[in-house]
Amino acid sequence: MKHTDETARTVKTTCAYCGVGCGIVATPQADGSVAIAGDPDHPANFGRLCSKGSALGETLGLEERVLLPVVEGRQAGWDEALDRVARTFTRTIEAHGPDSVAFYLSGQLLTEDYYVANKLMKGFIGSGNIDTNSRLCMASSVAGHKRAFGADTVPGTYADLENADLLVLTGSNLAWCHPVIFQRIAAAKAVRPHMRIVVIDPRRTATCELADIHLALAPDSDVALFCGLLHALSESGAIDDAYVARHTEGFSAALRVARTIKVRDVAARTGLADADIRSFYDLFAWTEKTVTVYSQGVNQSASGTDKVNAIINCHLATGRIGKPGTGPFSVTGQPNAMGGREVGGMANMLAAHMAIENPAHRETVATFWNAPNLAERPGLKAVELFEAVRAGTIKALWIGGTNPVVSMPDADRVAAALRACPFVVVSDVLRHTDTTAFAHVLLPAAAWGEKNGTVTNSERRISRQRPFLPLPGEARPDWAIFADVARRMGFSGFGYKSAAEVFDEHARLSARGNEGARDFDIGGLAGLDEAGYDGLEPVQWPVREGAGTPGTDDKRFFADGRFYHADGRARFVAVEPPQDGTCAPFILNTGRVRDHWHTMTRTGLSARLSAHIAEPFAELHPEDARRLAISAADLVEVSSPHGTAVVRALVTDRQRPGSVFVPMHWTKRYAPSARIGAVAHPISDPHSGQPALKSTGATVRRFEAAWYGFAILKTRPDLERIGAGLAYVAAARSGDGWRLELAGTAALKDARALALELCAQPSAETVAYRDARTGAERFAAFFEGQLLGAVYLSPEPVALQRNWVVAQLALERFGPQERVQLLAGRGRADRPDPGAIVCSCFSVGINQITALVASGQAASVEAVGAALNAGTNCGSCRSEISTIIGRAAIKVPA
Ligand SMILES: Nc1nc2c(c(=O)[nH]1)N[C@H]1C(S)=C(S)[C@@H](COP(=O)(O)OP(=O)(O)OC[C@H]3O[C@@H](n4cnc5c(=O)[nH]c(N)nc54)[C@H](O)[C@@H]3O)O[C@H]1N2
Ligand SMILES: Nc1nc2c(c(=O)[nH]1)N[C@H]1C(S)=C(S)[C@@H](COP(=O)(O)OP(=O)(O)OC[C@H]3O[C@@H](n4cnc5c(=O)[nH]c(N)nc54)[C@H](O)[C@@H]3O)O[C@H]1N2
Ligand code: SF4
Ligand SMILES: [Mo]
Repeated sequence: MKHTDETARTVKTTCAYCGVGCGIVATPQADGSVAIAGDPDHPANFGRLCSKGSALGETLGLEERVLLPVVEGRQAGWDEALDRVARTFTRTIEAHGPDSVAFYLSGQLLTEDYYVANKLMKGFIGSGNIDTNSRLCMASSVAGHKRAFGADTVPGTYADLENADLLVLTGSNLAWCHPVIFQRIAAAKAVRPHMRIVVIDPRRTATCELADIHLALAPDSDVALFCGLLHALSESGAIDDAYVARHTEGFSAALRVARTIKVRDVAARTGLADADIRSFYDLFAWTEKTVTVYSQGVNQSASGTDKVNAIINCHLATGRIGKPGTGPFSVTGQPNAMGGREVGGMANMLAAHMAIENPAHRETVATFWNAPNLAERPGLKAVELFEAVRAGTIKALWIGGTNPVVSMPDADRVAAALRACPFVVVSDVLRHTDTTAFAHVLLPAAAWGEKNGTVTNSERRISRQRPFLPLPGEARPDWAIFADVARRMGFSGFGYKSAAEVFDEHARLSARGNEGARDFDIGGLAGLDEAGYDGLEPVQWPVREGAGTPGTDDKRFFADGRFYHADGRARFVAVEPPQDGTCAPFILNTGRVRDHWHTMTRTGLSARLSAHIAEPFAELHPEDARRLAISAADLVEVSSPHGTAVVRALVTDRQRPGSVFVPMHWTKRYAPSARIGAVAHPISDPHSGQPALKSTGATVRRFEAAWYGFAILKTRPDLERIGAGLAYVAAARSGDGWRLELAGTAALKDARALALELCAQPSAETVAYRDARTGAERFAAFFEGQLLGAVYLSPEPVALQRNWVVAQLALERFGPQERVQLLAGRGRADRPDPGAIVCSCFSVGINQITALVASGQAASVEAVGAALNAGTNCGSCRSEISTIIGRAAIKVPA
């Protein structure tokens, strides 16, 4: 099939979410919906999609979009908005110099968007003050790659993960965060059962379902573990001396430091048993084909760059890099984290993998851009950048494609900085986010499905994002917005007519003065006309000019043992384990859940995705919970010197004692008390500037609520209004309305008034029930016979068949019997509660799977799939189903 098929109106594009970069086939339907399927021809996914990718069609509605520019809170035309931006930036620069302005962008912008913004800031405004959320994400990997290889190169390919005999997954919850890679690995392991998988993560995550060994190490003890590994490799004679001698520098210094670390020191620091450490070290020593995959458990750390180099050291020492089935592999998070690095979107980069500190590189770029004013030094990194905004040295800030009031550490301080900033521009696709609330000018950007350009995935594969929907309202592509402002600021070189023209310039720059000196080279893609660009097939870089047909084979770097340091050799880095950090009672770890993406601006729109985990939580070990008198459904308060969050307790032995995990996703829009970024400290890695978002010293205590509540509502509740008086409220979309969890600290004076306020209909007819013994009160509200909502309030956490209650939103008519049942909060015995949703594709709940397994009718993931369909579409829930089978099977009498 071609990338567009006019008759079926089918368009081939790339997923909006993670760095796996799956190909998607999108087909707009007659009823206005869009059918989404995996692209069978795309080499990232070969037709597979995960739960988030499959649900993209549910996130394309226009209700929450911003469709016209907004200036000071009122709708405006583009001319007014862009003039205002251009004028204010120009005046600020005239008065205070180029470093008084900044851009804060995102790995979710397309390469073309990113390229134009970077050119404007670094080439024409003349400041390095352009940083991005990649600082929170990939900066330590970039810094580690540069130290080791002399360039920011990810050497391997996805096929290497499938072909490895040992796969080490460290700081990476692949099952939830890169589900299609995880599925590819699971399939490879099924075919080659001798393949071994080691998961290194303080938590027992869904990824551990595939693990032969899980090392639940103490937070931030990775450097000790991998230094110990280097030592063990040398003891066991597993070092490839010839490779080390021919292709590297610095081995003896690195080994000298590693030698000071014995297995018992590793055990003391990591909290792991000697035997487990030895098993891992032996496996690594004797398995030639080894790949080490890592992501945020490695990068988001005060020792993140050292963690990266401790890992790479072990691969260089064994010569396991540049060969099939080997290598260190940093998986990228965002759809275009790699593209952002290619255009040099971060404050300490230039463009096309050139270095801002390198005069020859500056000369190349300045000449190519005809740039009068090229920045001569790096700008401020994210944490410093917002600090400069707060201090008033940065006076005009443009935020695009990111939601820093949620996703930055010390996030309340970021909010304060934006409040104090004289001029804040935000380009976003939504009207209301925690960040757009601070915008003096809000610019409506084109969204996924409307925009046109390229993204690069974790294995350096460039794929097209193609539009299949018209631009709504006055939304415009981000590159066009930046180019228009540049022109209005009086700069030349921004007359692009299409994304293809931008891409062509980017491709030409990558080849300029390169001749193999730089890894990033896509000169072979220069000169594409509109049709050629439109038809561009997924292709891995490098694509050097004249190097033959692009994209026909898997490309691996360093096969010849040549690296990008001037002498062509890779560097060992003599890393030392960090000093023990905090003395706080808990280490706060933050990260992701399977079915939400970042600040929920898209996944929060999908009822299916919101059903998997419907409220924010803190994962606590049972011993800690007992000590703090916290029981399962309680609320807990997680605090640091920076801020406080209130979330639900999730007591589980998957967690280590002394650690608490809270997801990063919930915002003011969905659960105002649960913005965990406000609790996270802004401490950063000294080399990369990446914040240590996985290890904030914190305290945890039971949150004393006077009452708890659960509600189902037909219409979206106004959390800004209702939430103000409540200690806790979390809202999630359901198929036919909304579900809400609530709690308050002050005794409820008028429960009925609250119920009516939630239903937003003061003249509703209510039926009520009060349990005098427990003090529980329940209300159902109707208007003209239609259900508006039901509200359940109680001095204790509300126990109900929640999913059954939520399903009642779909009922058309409520007779007396249905009303009674609704108030009782449970269905008839023949309609059991499915329980929390595990399979979002077919809405299959945990109770259904448990009952099936307990009845002896299914004992495998396949059998559960055959009986209930669960796990048979996208497969993202297969590891959870397997865990449920394990747990349920224990209860089955022998
Ligand atoms: N569902 C979903 N998928 C996503 C995203 C999403 O928002 N939702 N976001 C995408 C993005 S941008 C990114 S960057 C990736 C992130 O993908 P991952 O890095 O896989 O995700 P995280 O949950 O942030 O963290 C991974 C793991 O690191 C562990 N960890 C914490 N501290 C340590 C430590 O000291 N050492 C080790 N070894 N491990 C530790 C955590 O317990 C966690 O399980 O996911 C991408 N995919
Ligand atoms: N506590 C904690 N915090 C973290 C992390 C963590 O693990 N823990 N992880 C960090 C990491 S790795 C990352 S990547 C960040 C992600 O954090 P963010 O980048 O803040 O998260 P998103 O929700 O993806 O924000 C994207 C924004 O861009 C908008 N948008 C979507 N499409 C477009 C478009 O085409 N153009 C424009 N202009 N806007 C668009 C969306 O509406 C949304 O407001 O979070 C970081 N923060
Ligand atoms: S794994 Fe899922 S979220 Fe990631 S690109 Fe593929 S479909 Fe999208
Ligand atoms: Mo990320």
